[in-house]
Formats: sequence, C-alpha cells, structure tokens
Amino acid sequence: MNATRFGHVALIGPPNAGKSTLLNALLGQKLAIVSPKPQTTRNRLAGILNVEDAQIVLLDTPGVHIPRGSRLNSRLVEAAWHALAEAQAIVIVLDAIFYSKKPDMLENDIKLLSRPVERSGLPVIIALNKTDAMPDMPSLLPVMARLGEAWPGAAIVPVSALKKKGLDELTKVMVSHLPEGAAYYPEDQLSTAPMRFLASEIIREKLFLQLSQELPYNTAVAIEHWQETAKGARISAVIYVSRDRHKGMVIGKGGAVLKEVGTKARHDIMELTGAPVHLELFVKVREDWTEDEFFLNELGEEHGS
Ligand SMILES: Nc1nc2c(ncn2[C@@H]2O[C@H](COP(=O)(O)OP(=O)(O)OP(=O)(O)O)[C@@H](O)[C@H]2O)c(=O)[nH]1
Ligand SMILES: [Mg+2]
Repeated sequence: MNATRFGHVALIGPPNAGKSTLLNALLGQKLAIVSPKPQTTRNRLAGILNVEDAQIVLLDTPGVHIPRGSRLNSRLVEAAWHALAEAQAIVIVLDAIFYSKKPDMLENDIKLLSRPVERSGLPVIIALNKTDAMPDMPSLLPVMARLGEAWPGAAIVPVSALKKKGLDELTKVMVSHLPEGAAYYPEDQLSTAPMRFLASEIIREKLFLQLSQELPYNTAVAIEHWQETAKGARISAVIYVSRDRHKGMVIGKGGAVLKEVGTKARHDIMELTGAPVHLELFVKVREDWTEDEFFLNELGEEHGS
C-alpha cells in the first residue's frame, strides 16, 4: 500500500439520508447498520477505506436534527457534530428524492447544517444521494443550484449508495481534500470499533427491522458475555427496553419476535467474525433509559469513544 494521503472524512446529514448505506457502499462491505427508519445510527463509527493513493477514515454519524424529547436524542446530534472535530473534510449526505418532493425541507436542512459546518472550517463535499429513485436528472437541477448557493465552491456529487453509482467520483474528491501522509491503519483493518460493539449493532439492526413504530427507539443492546471457545464464540446480550409493557412486544407471542431477531443477528455476526456463534438474548426493563445519563455513558463506552 502506497498511500500518500491520509485523513478523516465525516459523513454528516439529516436522518435517513443514506449515510450508513454510503459508508458500506464505499467500503464495499457491510459495517454500519441500515434501516428504513430515521435515527438508526447512534454512535460515530469509523470505517477504513484504502484506495490506490490514500487511506480515508470515513466517519458515519447519527442524523442531525433539532433534538426534541429524550436525552438520547440530544446525544445523537452531539455525537454527529463531534465527528467534525476529528475530520479533515465533510461529506454532507442528502436525500435527493426527499427534496424534490419537499423543497421546504431543503431550506430547513441547509439552515441546520450551515452554522456547524462553517464553524468547523472544513472543506465541504455534497453527496446528493438516492439519485436512482429520481424520475429524471433535470429535476435535480434546482436542488443542486440551491446547494451551490448555500455552499459555494463545494463539489456536488450525485450518487446512489444503493446502486453504487458516483462513488469513484466521490472518492476522488475526498482524496483531493486530504493532507499528505502515510496510511495509519493496516490494510486489512476495516474499522476501529470493537467486535463487541459491531455485534451489538447487528442485534439493534434486527430490532429496528423487526419492531414497529416507536419501539426500536426505546431499545438498546449491550453485550454481557463474549467467550471464545474451540467451537466459536458464545455471546450473551441484553436488550434493554424502557417500559415494562415493551418487554412482551420484543419477546413476541411464544417468543417468536425474539427468536427471529436472534436467528438473523447470529447469521450476520457469524459472517462478521467468520466463525460459529452461539447467541443468547435476554430482555430487561430499564425504566426510561433514554433519559439516563449514566446508562447512556455506559453505552458510549461499549463503543470505546
Ligand atoms: N433508493 C435508495 N435508497 C437508499 C439509498 N441509500 C440509502 N437508501 C435507503 O434509505 C434508508 C436509510 O438508509 P440509512 O443508510 O440507514 O440512512 P442514514 O442516513 O444512515 O440514517 P440514520 O442513521 O437514521 O441517520 C434505507 O432504507 C436505505 O436502504 C440510495 O442510494 N437509494
Ligand atoms: Mg445511519
């Protein structure tokens, strides 16, 4: 590997814009969890991308919004802005199809992003995502024109994280903003996140996909034990819910929901570790954990950040 440039690039944007999908697409491998629900990502997650002439540490972040309600919500937005302090460039990820339907929201999001982005002093790249779902490219033009006004000089790259379009162009622009320097991480390292964190995220993804309405937002996952044996990993994890009545919903009739979550999570964890996995899931009530500073700190520590 002959990287001559090295640096961190933060993927920032509103919830559901496709930041995590874009991270995975750029890495060519699934690292971050993805769901159709907004506010899936809760921590900053670093993915290491090696290209011919550079090593880029891509920072996936929670979606930025005006936090209402829980402390958890404020923490999500804080974690996203904090990533800017680590980065040498910003990729603002935006959902093109959303703005073509709701032009007012473009103004809202520009307003929300512009001050923190400007304060960071970092070069800006705009990834206009989900172009595969646009009926035609000309309808992108007014959105692009407005973004060009809001961030003069920023490269605007139409992409589709889902269909892996525009990624080479985006990578090229990111590399052009990185300082000179040698690769910091070994070429085979995909992330700085511990395996325990990635496994807990996989379980959380299955909960996001399996549970409806507000329920996923009231669940958290912590790995309790992880024992490596000759037959693979024995993992036990706790799913925390914030209300007693949620417990039964996560378990499901005859344990059906929990079983489905466990089976799917086990499959993905096996893929990640490349070894057999025995996974046990428990559901515990921790009243109002989304407001509990101590618990939120503990969840952050699991990630090591
Ligand atoms: N059609 C289309 N859908 C996409 C694309 N990228 C992401 N999506 C979908 O958009 C939804 C949200 O994707 P995520 O990657 O979880 O979005 P995010 O920005 O990380 O969301 P948060 O973590 O909640 O802030 C999922 O249903 C994705 O499949 C794309 O390029 N095209
Ligand atoms: Mg995400």
